[in-house]
Amino acid sequence: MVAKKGNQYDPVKALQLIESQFDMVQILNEEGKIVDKDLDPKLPDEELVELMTRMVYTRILDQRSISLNRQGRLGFYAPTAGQEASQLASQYVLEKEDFILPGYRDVPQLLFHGWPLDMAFLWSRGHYEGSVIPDGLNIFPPQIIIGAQYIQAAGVGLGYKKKGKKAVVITYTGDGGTSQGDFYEGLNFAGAYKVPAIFIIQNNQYAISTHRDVQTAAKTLAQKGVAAGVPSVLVDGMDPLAVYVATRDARERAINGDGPTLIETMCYRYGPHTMAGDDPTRYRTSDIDSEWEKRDPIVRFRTYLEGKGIWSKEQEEKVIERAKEEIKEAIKKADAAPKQKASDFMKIMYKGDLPFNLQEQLDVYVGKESN
Ligand SMILES: Cc1ncc(C[n+]2csc(CCOP(=O)(O)OP(=O)(O)O)c2C)c(N)n1
Repeated sequence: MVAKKGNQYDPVKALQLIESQFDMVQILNEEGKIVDKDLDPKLPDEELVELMTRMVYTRILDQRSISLNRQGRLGFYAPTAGQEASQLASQYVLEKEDFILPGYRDVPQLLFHGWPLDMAFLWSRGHYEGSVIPDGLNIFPPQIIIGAQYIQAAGVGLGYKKKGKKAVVITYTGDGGTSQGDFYEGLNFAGAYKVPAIFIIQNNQYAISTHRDVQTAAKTLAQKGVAAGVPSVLVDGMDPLAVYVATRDARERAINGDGPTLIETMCYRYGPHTMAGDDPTRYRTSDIDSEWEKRDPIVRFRTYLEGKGIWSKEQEEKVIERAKEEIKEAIKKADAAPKQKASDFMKIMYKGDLPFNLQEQLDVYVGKESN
């Protein structure tokens, strides 16, 4: 169908037609009520409880990580509160053989895929042992370069396809990440080669202080998949059921050989961009924060599960206590890691002999360190 105004082709109308296809999917609303019975995944009670447990655990981990960072006991940290549904309901769909290519805010998905918490803490401290991924664990360390993981995901996905692996690759970027060249290149390649990949855009509204509305003229970020011929959907990223269903369906399509999917999850980060000095009060008001807090993923899921009689205050307390205990243990373990030296970086950078100039530098460092 050609979009027309009178007897003239109308590109404005063509765009409006495309944009009208991206209404936000919601299954569980802010009041904890199912608003789309057809889409309800009808997860068994124990799975609903597991998903809630993971979200509560992650909220506590976020609070503790912020404190630990302020005490100087963690290094880099990007807060996650507000994004639990987007992160954990998408990861929940995955199988062990699926591969995660995360951004720096996506530590929770890695933990529930099997990354030990003490290693995540070492990674945060910039300790090289934190980037040594245990054998058989299909993850990359969190990516700092915005959008780069989209390209890597297309490559890993192509590898999976060529090997005939019945598994998928999932990758995450933010709203700001969709303005990067890497975003388009990765998505386009994955579409062209029909790789088994799931591309998630966690639209938490801000790229540091830059609001999503000044980032792009596109009405939705999900529609960016259209140009690459990649099926796309916009979901309420604070609704764990909507995120779960979109990711489950995307995984099924990918496994069946039908290629990648792009999912925009509409959410919010309550905290600062990272703990390195960002002050959100300089670019948003507390009224905006309160508006988003009304949509909180944990609050609405708690209401839903309590209504079903499968979640209680006591249960939640237990999860909180376990989280605190495990975090304490993981920090202790991270503290016990060998103190890293400048010479370690040089030794692990090259396999085999070092180039002569680096060998000279290494000798100097080793000399200094032995004094
Ligand atoms: C290629 C590149 N350019 C710039 C930066 C600096 N930078 C770090 S975070 C960030 C904003 C990212 O925002 P968004 O993609 O929305 O992700 P969010 O942090 O909100 O999850 C920028 C520009 C970077 N890390 N990499």
